[in-house]
Order: sequence, then C-alpha cells, then structure tokens
Amino acid sequence: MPNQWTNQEIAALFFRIADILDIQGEIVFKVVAYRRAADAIEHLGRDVRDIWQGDPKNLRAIPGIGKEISEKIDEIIRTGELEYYKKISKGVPPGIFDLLQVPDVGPKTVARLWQELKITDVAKLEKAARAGKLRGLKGFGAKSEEKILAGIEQHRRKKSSTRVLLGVAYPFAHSIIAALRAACGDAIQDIAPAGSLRRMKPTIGDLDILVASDAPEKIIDAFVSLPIAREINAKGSTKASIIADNGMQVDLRVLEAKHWGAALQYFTGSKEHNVALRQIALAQGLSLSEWGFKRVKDEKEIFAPTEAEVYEKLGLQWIPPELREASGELRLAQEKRLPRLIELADLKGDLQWHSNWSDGSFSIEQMAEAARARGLHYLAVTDHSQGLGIARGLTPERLKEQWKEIDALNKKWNDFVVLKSIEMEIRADGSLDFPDELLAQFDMVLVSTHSALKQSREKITARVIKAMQNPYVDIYAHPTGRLLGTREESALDLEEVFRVAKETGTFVEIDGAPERLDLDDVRVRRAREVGAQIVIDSDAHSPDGFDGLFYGVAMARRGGLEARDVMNTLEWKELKLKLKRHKRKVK
Ligand code: DGT
Ligand code: CA
Ligand code: CA
Ligand code: ZN
Repeated sequence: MPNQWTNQEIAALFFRIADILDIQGEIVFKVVAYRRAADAIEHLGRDVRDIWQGDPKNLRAIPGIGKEISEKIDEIIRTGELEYYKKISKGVPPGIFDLLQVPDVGPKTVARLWQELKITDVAKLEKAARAGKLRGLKGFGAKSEEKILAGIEQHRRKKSSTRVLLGVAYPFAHSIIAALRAACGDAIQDIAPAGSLRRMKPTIGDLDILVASDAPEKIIDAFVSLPIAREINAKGSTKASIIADNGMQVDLRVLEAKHWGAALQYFTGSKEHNVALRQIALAQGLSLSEWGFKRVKDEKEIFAPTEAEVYEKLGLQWIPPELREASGELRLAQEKRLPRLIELADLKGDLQWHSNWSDGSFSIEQMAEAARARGLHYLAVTDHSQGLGIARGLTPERLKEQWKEIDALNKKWNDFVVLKSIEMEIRADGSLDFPDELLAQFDMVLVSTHSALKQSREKITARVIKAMQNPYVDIYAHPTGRLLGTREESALDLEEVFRVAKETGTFVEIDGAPERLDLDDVRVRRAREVGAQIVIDSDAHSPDGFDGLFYGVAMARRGGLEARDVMNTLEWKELKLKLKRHKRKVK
C-alpha cells in the first residue's frame, strides 16, 4: 500500500467501504456517511494532510467528516493502512465491485446473486443470465435476464472505450446537431447536448443528445443515417445509439416538448446532482423523473417544459450545468446565492500563446489579427525560453529581434496591443533561464515546468516556490503539468503554491489547451478560497487554438468563478497595475 495516499485514493477506499457495507445490508445511515466522506475528500481541493496536521480532530472541520471517519483517515495517514477495511473486506471477492457497475444491478441484487447463486463477477453473471438461471431468484424473470445482458454489454463498452477530450467532443457534438437540424428542419422543436458535455467536463465518455419532436421516427432515421455513423448499437422508436467514425458512442433520445425541461435536467446529470435534487423534491411531496414531476399524494403529473421550471418548482435558482457536480451548488441555489459565472466575453486578453518564434506555426501578426477579430484587446507573446531546446526556445539575442518585430507591429493598431512576455522554464534546481536584469525588461513573465516533472513533492514544490518569489515572475502556468490521458499530475503541493501565490502576488493560470485544462474545477475553487489570483489562457499554437479560452472559461465556471476573480478580465492598463513588478515601483 502507498503510504503517501492521495485524496483520490482515500476517497476511493471510502467509496469501496460504502459498497461493501451496502452489500452486507448495513444500516443506510452508515453507508451514506462513508459516501459523504468520500465525496468531501474528493472535492477538497487540498491535501487532506494539510488539514490533519497530525491531529484527527482537525479533520472534523471538513463537512461530512465526523469522529469515526476522522480517526480512520488519521490511521491511513499514519500507517498507510486501515484495519477496519481489512476486516470488512475479508472474504469479499474482488469481482463484486465490478458487478456493481453493471446498470440496474444494485447492492441488494449483488448480495443475492452472491449468496444464492454464488455469482461473484461479471463473467459468471453473464453465463447465468444466458443459461436462464437468474429466473430462479425471487422477483427475477426472463425480462430481467435480458435487461441484465444488455447492461453487461453497455458496461463492457464503457469500460473499454477511452474518454475523449472536451476540445474534441464539443465541436463534434455540435456538428452532429447541425447535421440533424439540416436533415430534419422543422421536425426539430428543440435540440441540445446533455450529459458530461453540457457540464463541460474535461473528458467525455459518450455523447448524449436530446431532441424535442412530434416526429421521432424521422429524427431517429436521420440520426442512424448520418455519414459519421459507423455502427448502430441500438435503434428504437424514440432512442438510438451509434458508434461514430471517430470511435465515440452517441446516444440520442427524442421526446415530446412537454417533457423537455425534465428530460434535459435528468440527462445532463451529474448522477450525484440528480440524486440530491430528487431528495429535495421528495421532501416537498414530489417525485421527479426524466418525464416530469408527480405529486406523491395523488399521482398528479406536473410537466416542466423548460429546465428552469424544474428548479423553480423546487424553490431553487436555475443552476448552470457546469456547477452540477454535487459540490455545494444545491445549497447555494436554495439560498439564492449562486455565483454569476464568468463568460468568455468577459476576457479582454490572453496571456499565454506561441508564435513561430518558438513552437507555434503562425507569425505574431497572424495570431494578433485572429485574436483581435475575436474581440480581444491585448495578447502577451509567450514563446518558450532557451531551456526548452526542443521547442526552439529563445536566447536573449533572438529575443531582442523578436522585440523589434513587436514594437513595429504595435504601431499598426490603436485598439490592440501585443505585450512582451515569455514562457520561461523553471529549471530542475529552481533557477531561471534568464537573469533578473533581462526579466525586468518584459511587460510580464510567465513561468512553467516541462522537465523533471517526476521530482519528489518537496523538490518540485520548493522549485516552483523559488520561482514565484522572484519579483519579475508574474504568472505560474499550467500548475500540475498534467496531460489528459498521457501524463499524470506532478507531486506539487498546490496548497503551498496557492499560499505563496497569494503572498507574492503571483497569478496562477488555468490553461485552456484541451489536453491540459489545468487547473481543474476542484483546484480552481481552492485557489480562490486561499486567495490566489487567477488568469485564464489559451496556450494557443495557431489561431484556432484561441478556442482554448472558451475551454479555460469552462473550467473557471465549473470552479464557480465570477469575472472579477479572473485578472485578464481587466483591460491591460488596469491589469498592469496588478503586476507585482509595478506594485513595487508604486509603493
Ligand atoms: P460520461 O458519459 O461518462 O462522460 O458521463 P455522463 O455524465 O454523460 O454520464 P452518462 O452518459 O452515463 O449519463 C448521462 C446522464 O444521464 C448523467 O449525467 C445523469 C443521467 N443518468 C444516467 N444514469 C443515471 C442513473 O442511474 N441515475 C440518475 N439519477 N441519473 C442517471
Ligand atoms: Ca455521456
Ligand atoms: Ca450516455
Ligand atoms: Zn507550456
């Protein structure tokens, strides 16, 4: 067992304990307590050890963590093990947890399959269902066997398919929507993406598209006939599922307009958000499903044609999809205190992108004109510094040539300015690529790490902090260094980084490049709580790359940021006054 357990690992262990207790028929209260604790740790945004500080009592400050669980966390941190888990997991076959992932197979079913039929993994379940052996169980028939087999199929697909970057899935979903609109015209009353795509998660499992229409067959036929449809998984009268030529699964549902609001709400998720929302409805005597509300006392149906009506009926503010991750948004909506989330149009400039002076493919002028056409007012050029040889990093000599080009270009506009910046490598030992006297001549300086990312937590944290303490270092970019699907986060102590960012006046960045999206929602939230100032950049290497601003804004929205929380919503002349180099001069 690792003795440097991450929050994610501790959360996973608690989810597992909850599953075991659930299967064993433990009292609901206890199961819920472990799930709540797991959820709290997962969304903490800072290392649980920072709160622990050697005393389990400190952990009780975390909502959802009481005495019993705080002591378990303490044991995990101190010993790297948990006796309680060893005890309750004894004799539980590991395949059981996989069984729980099959749609329509809940803990009670798992317990019965295990005890009565000795079914302990998905393969055995499939065999039994095919052989018609499940109908021996009370309450099971041929229909449930079919349902379980379909569920196993779905589970397999989900497990084998890799998740797709938001930056790929988003334009793809919208191209499908455009194609359906073109093919079906007026038959479509409403159409929208739902699921994780609408919530703007950094990666997407499958696409979920909803259509309101009175002609479902027409829509379904058009959908399965799209040129991008490589395979048809399922085709019914109101829903269909395909595998597209890029490998993505796309689920389409057609429904009547009167169900639109409830369906859009339901299929947007997240599942956890929906579970909590249904509880709120029940407490008001209403049952909520994808079809609408039903009054519990007399079964009267109440439709919600728009999504806003679903929330309104429950006395809640409408919740932007990006916030629907069951991380406190429902309480804020009840108290009418939801943030006014930042929008793309709030950004005035971009502080990280690359030209053909380093690893970009376009000239500074081409990039600047593209950004200006998108409505931006300034751009800070951040080609790589010499330390990054593979990216044709700039030497001081080439830098001076680049500055001449920038000065000349700036004569061209009176509504747009190109600023001199750099993406400077923080070397493995924490030293910087350029001396202070050169750094002082930039408009601003952005630093990052691309090498020696496997350093220990102590080493990499000290290295980054040293850079942030430099008076000419203004922004720390893509903090964790993650590359989605290919590179894990570094071991960096982000809590410490945010603290030092606040103390030194260094900004931390949300990098909008689809493969980075670093910081993510949980970290964004924490950065703001600690008081670090945040910027959103595209990290573009071509004009299309400025779309990164849109994805970066999505992460900021998921983290609950408002425009005022993001420094590059300011015009350059205001932003300039916030840079530490300028603040010092003014004092
Ligand atoms: P993904 O596809 O893995 O990126 O994530 P989602 O969130 O798109 O998940 P998906 O495609 O399985 O389901 C779409 C939405 O449908 C999900 O966000 C919430 C809703 N949903 C699906 N299954 C359940 C469920 O068992 N219970 C509840 N309450 N909602 C569900
Ligand atoms: Ca989905
Ligand atoms: Ca789906
Ligand atoms: Zn970079």
